Amino acid sequence: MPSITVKPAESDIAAGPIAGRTAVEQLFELPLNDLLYRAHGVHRAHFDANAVQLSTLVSVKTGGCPEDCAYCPQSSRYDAGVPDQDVLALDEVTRAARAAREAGATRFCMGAAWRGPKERDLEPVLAMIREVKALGLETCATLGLLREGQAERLRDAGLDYYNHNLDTAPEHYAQIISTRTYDDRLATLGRVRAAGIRVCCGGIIGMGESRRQRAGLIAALAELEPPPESVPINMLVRVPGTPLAATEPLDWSEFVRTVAVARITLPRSYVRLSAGRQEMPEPMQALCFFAGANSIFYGDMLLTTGNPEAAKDRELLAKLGMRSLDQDELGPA
Ligand code: SAM
Ligand code: DTB
Ligand code: SF4
Repeated sequence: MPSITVKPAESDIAAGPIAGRTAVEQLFELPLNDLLYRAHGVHRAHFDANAVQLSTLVSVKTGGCPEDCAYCPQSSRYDAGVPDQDVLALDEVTRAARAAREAGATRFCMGAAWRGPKERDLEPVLAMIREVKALGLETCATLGLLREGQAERLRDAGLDYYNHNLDTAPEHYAQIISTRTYDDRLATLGRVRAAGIRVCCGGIIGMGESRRQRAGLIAALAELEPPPESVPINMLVRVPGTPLAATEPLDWSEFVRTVAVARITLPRSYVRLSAGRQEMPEPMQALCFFAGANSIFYGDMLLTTGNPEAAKDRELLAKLGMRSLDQDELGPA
């Protein structure tokens, strides 16, 4: 084990944010208990450690995507058995949003399998955003790369968050996606920021990357200026038919470490325990909450793959003495 002196959580907080990739790499090397202790201290300094934000996802346009993201069952280049589906009707989306609100979600996230929205694609999504907003939910969309002017139109329709992930470390990226660059992603994130929409940006863990590359992803997220308000940490869902289907599963401890490092490095952001929860035993999820995760996807489905049933999640939160955050407790991180 490396001989790193562990400071009490309080002096960590006083020491301010972790800067630079080397510092992030060093956090990964800490003994797990030391890392968890630090992360939990940072978490408590900025958030209610027993509260979690609930977002419900719906796929408003599924499958048939021209991009080649190696993890994704919705790419038309792979045969993952996901049937292509046209844009959902407005009333279907409204119905799903109302059900999500009734089940206790505070944010409703609409995902589309596009490289990015064409002009004719945007209008139906703007209508969905208006309807979901009118229900009193926070709105989020993940539609791919945005062109000049599109972020402003999304904002004017009432979009609170835009999700666009960096996905992995810059130097690992080319092994995962060839049809869009890291810089394309940064440009979209810049457009979202400039329009005054809050940023939801994270990545996927367990895609065969090294620990250094996991640190590289977290450092890249922390270098966004300002940092994203919401940071989804997805565990790769290994979908048969995708190029990453046979990837060696990542040990649970490494995933928990990544959540803890994200919490320390992005102290004021909501860190979302995202895809992959269906395969995570409850004690592992509990450790992720201790490490600083304070947001989850809530509802039986992610986009095309499963998520724990809502009732099961309510049971888990009750077991842990945790509660879901109300709408009026949210607001900018
Ligand atoms: N098509 C848009 C885009 O890629 O920007 C939006 C939807 S896309 C499905 C949103 C994110 O879901 C991806 O950036 C990726 O991080 C995550 N994702 C997709 N497939 C996944 C998988 N099998 N396991 C974990 N995360 C996944
Ligand atoms: C994010 O980071 N994770 C969500 C959301 N943003 C859109 C998507 C996870 C997708 C998992 C695979 C699927 O269900 O298709
Ligand atoms: Fe398309 Fe998004 Fe899937 Fe990539 S992640 S293949 S852009 S739906």
